[in-house]
Amino acid sequence: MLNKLFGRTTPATPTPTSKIVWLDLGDLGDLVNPAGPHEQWQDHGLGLLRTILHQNGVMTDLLSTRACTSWEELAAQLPGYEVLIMNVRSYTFPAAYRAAQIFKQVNPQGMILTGGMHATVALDEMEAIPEFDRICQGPGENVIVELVKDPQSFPRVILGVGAKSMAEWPMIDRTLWPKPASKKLAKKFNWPLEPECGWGPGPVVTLLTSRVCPWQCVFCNENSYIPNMGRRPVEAVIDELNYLDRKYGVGSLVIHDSMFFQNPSWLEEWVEKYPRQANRVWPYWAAARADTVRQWPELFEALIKETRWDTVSIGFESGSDRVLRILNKECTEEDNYFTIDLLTRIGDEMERQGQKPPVFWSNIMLGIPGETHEDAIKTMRMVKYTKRILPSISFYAPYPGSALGHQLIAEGKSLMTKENYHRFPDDEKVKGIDYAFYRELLAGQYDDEVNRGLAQIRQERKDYRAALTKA
Ligand code: B12
Ligand code: SF4
Repeated sequence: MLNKLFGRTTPATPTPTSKIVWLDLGDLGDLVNPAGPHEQWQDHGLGLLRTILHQNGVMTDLLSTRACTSWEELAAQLPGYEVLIMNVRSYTFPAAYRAAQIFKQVNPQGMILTGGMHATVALDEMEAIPEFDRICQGPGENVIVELVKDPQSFPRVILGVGAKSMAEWPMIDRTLWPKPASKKLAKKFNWPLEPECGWGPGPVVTLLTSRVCPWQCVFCNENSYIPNMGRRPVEAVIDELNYLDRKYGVGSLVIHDSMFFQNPSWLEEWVEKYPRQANRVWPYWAAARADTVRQWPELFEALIKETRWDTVSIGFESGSDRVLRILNKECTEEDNYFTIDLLTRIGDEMERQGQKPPVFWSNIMLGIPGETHEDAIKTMRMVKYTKRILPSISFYAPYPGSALGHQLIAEGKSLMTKENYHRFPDDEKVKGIDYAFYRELLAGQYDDEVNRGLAQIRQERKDYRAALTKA
């Protein structure tokens, strides 16, 4: 009945083909009738580890909380499985916790193997869930096969073993990813590639070329908990894209690297080879920092123009030096404005030549502890100043793993709980923050102040080419 209602493409209780099942995690219904495009993106940890397992003869079934519209629907698919595997990130911890309880009710003798970011950054929370029989911290590529084959020979908490370089990773078998679970979604999903989200045409290929960002922003600093590893060779990236294009047809790319614009020698090779060796120069989304753009402006410009880096994701975060220092962002207001001006100039030139101008996907945080109203107004001014922008604004969230997150959790100021790791941009996440002010700011109630300063900035920065030569 339920399946009929939702026009579902998968039976509620698929026949198990293995005793081992990997459970893909996310909000219920995200692969049925998703709230937005990003919820539909696939999990590379799952894809990589299932590929490794299958290449080593350890076959697994796949279920997804995202393909279910109720927990009962998940429960109905679990009987008969002996092992359940999950990749747990902080934002999927609530779903993992709930699914584990259900799995054990259905299969009391079953074994649950967990790994993922949350195991690395919040081991205490993972250990407190008795249903989690094994918890692997860190990377899993060189431990997953042995662990799944013989979980009993491992202690409850395991230190994972990763590859030294992404060159050692096999190409993900994308057919091991979950399918869209309704007819409506299936029509535009492009499985096993992914749907478009407004950044570039579908089918979309999401990919990783690098794994760790070396900076230490206090709200993130992933290099304190993800071991460093070599970048994927340029040619391997292009070969995979050409293969996917031949097989499924590629429309555009989303390069999920935390920091794509690092490691100039790799980027120079990308500028050199991607336009020549790829079947087509597919436009892409990828991330940069304002200080490195200022450090390597020619390289940035070459990437935009020659490799179709059409959507530049950039963590501007704030338009105030005070807050940028609180965040240990190591970028200044001036770096931010330099980068905005540079992309504006490049975009204007490309537009004059009849080409599509590049746009910023601009990550902005508000509600940062220590931020004043004036700081936040400066940030909104910077957003308004940016000519071509897709703003991605969220209230600061104290994630475990990050230095500031740990501090606020220890001080009892975090409002994120294991039942709800708030991760919606406008959730209230920290005690003592004046969220009412921020809502008013976003609703435009302080626009007079924002605009007043804007005129001044426009005045000061009308000759942005001068800023360029200062780099
Ligand atoms: C791609 C990505 C996304 C994508 C896609 C997510 C998806 N469906 O996979 C998008 C853009 C949607 C996204 C969104 C968000 N993300 Co994100 N994202 C990433 C990113 C850049 C790469 C993830 C990845 O694919 N890694 C590569 C794979 C191979 O690694 P992995 O999944 O961790 O798996 C490895 C290990 O964990 C381990 N492992 C995993 N499972 C298992 C299981 C077993 C049994 C074993 C043994 C081992 C094991 O082995 C794997 C191979 O080494 C990471 C940063 C990073 N460098 O990893 C952030 C990251 C995971 N995201 C993060 C955050 C905070 C978010 C957001 C909440 C941001 C926001 N405020 O909006 C949102 C929430 C999204 C949501 N649905 O609610 C944080 C998570 C922090 C945390 N403590 O968990 C990270 C770490 C970034 C950061 N530094 O802050 N994200
Ligand atoms: S916020 Fe961006 S630049 Fe800072 S550490 Fe994280 S990925 Fe790197």
